[in-house]
Amino acid sequence: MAVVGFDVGFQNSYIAVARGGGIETVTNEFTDRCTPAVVSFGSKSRTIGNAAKNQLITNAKNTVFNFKRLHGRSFQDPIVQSERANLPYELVPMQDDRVGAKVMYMDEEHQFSIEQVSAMLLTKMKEVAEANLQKKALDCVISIPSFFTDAERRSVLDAAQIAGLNCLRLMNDTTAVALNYGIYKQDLPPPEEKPKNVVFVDMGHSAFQVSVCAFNKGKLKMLATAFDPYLGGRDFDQRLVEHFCAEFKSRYKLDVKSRVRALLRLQQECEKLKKLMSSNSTDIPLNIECFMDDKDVSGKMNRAQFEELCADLIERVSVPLVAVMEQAQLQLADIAAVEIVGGATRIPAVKAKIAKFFGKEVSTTLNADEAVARGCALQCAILSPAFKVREFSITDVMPFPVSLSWSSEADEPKGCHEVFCKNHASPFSKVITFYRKSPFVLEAFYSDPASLPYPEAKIGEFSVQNVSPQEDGERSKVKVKVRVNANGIVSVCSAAMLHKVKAEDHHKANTIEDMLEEGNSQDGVDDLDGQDKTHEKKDGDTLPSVDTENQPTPQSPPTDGENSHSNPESNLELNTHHPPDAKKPKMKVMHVGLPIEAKLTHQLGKDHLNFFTEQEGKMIMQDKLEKERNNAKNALEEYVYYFRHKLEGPYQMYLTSEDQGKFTELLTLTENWLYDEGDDQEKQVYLDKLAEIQKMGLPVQERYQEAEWRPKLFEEIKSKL
Ligand code: ATP
Ligand code: K
Ligand code: MG
Repeated sequence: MAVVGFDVGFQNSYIAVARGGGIETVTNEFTDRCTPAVVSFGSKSRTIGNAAKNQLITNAKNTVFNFKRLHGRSFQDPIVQSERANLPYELVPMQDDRVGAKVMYMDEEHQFSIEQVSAMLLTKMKEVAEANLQKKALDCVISIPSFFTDAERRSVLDAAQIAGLNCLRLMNDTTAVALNYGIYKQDLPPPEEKPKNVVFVDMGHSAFQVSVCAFNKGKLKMLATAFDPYLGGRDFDQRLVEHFCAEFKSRYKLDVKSRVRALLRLQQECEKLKKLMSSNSTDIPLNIECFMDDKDVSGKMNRAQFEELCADLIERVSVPLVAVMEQAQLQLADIAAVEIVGGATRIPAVKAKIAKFFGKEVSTTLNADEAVARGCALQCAILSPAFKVREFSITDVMPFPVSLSWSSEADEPKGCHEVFCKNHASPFSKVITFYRKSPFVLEAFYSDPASLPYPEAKIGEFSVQNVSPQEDGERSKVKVKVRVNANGIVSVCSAAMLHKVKAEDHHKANTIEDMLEEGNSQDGVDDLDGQDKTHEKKDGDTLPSVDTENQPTPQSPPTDGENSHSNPESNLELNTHHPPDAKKPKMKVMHVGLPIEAKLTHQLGKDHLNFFTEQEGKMIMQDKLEKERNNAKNALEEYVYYFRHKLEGPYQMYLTSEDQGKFTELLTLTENWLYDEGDDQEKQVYLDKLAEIQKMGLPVQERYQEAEWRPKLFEEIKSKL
């Protein structure tokens, strides 16, 4: 079984695999470790990665890039709209107000959802992994920014599924980096000692993330994460673009922004300039030939000017740094090291800002480009039964607080409770008890919309079904399990109704814990309950566990927490999930598992998912056919050129002049045909043509070879005599 980690970057993607007892970042067909996150559509096939990047300018309308941040968002989303204004290809609303890219593909107009586009990139990355491992890559771990919301995470998982991947886990970028850092460290303090706190900083092309992580031997625990989802390398590029647009307007009277290609070229040149300025503080020239209206343009800049131009961006670097330290409640002296990764941390002013804040040199122990992918591959190896990896436990944090609200029975007001605070440990489960006579609906939502890089705070609705009153007409006790799973995705994952039963029915009764354990298995990635338990006591907002099974029925039953505004504790029982207590007297309740119907924000329906998966399969097939067709054409071309030269030279004496005339004519005809109608034919046509020429060519080749070998053979025989 292959073990693969994918860092799907906004600009650059990396693939790491486990092989020969180690983790390796692998190269693609261009022997490049970086696969650009670009998908280009042509009239015969798609191109993905490096080759697609080369089409950014020549095939601008049909080349999709900068799409990662469109995951899980609606077309109307202000972020989508602002991205849209800067993209040369067209974004369109798709079913259920999702985002799609409109392109010409196979000479027809196509709309591909963001999940599909993302799946295309993953398909490419999968192929690269498979080419390196020489086996099928199914299981993988995929990185995402720590600030991705539920909808964004689910959207990435859907993309993985469309690409035929089995994503064992989504992993936050900085957590992947932390794993890659910690698992090799031999000098981590033992579990009972004070942990080693390390800050991980990742500034990529689109975003800035910071996390504080506590390491002990064999484990890492994220303490806090902070971010600026809209600060990355591209914002620095954009400053340069704006600068030169203004300069070229006044110097050359050129309106760069009116021309897509010119603007794209300028963007590329500005990025190059930015990178050069990282290693050089003197003036750096910017020259673009035939830029617009046949005019060449030139400019220059140095690092000091650049830093002035980007002063406010550099200022913004410290905001998440302050925030993360505040949230982790640590002093600067508590930080052992600050590790930086991500391409944009190479900007000297960014690096300096981070170093200044922490009052120490930043460390670059890890490969800035590959650390995320390698961390993902490590996580995949840990999860894979095929690999033996040193025990290493990982506890992540929630990027945003999550609350649950519920509908009420009769005339009571709506209830609401924060289930997971910001930086709450993840994965984690909590059990909430309700007293109900009928089905009810729980709504999960992000309770601090202001902190959300996303306009939609709602995560989804979960209706708890089949709830009925007790035999005596009283409300039934309903236990609901709310979970954030290892992918950081929140759900109401199971529910059970407790019915009091007579003693003789006792054999039917199970413990509630058993029930919830079972319910757990519905949740694909819920294998970490043991971990949940260890957090039970530390969890600050957990209310005292109530001995639920043995509570006498209250005289006046609590009303579901609806009237709980003054004192939510009185009727809302929040327990972390804990093992059954052996000393407890046997309970006389029967549990009934309740179905839950989930309606999730921006969730791709099963039908769409299946359709997209099927489409991806067809496109993969089409790409393969097109590749084979091209190979057949190239083989024919090569054979023609090969014989042309040989016929005039060494092969000349191995056929009659009449045959040579015929053969030369056939070659000329074929060559002309290739330039003309033969330019675009089915694979079989090329194969047939090749066979036809070979019929004439092979006997000549054979005669030639025989003549070459004959003297050698003769020599050999002679030497043996
Ligand atoms: P994200 O993490 O936002 O999804 P990503 O993972 O694709 O994006 P990275 O590959 O980490 O991003 O970084 C790419 C960014 O780093 C680009 O903006 C690139 O210009 C910038 N970059 C790379 N090398 C340098 C350098 N030497 N100096 C300055 N910037 C650099
Ligand atoms: K990257
Ligand atoms: Mg990145």
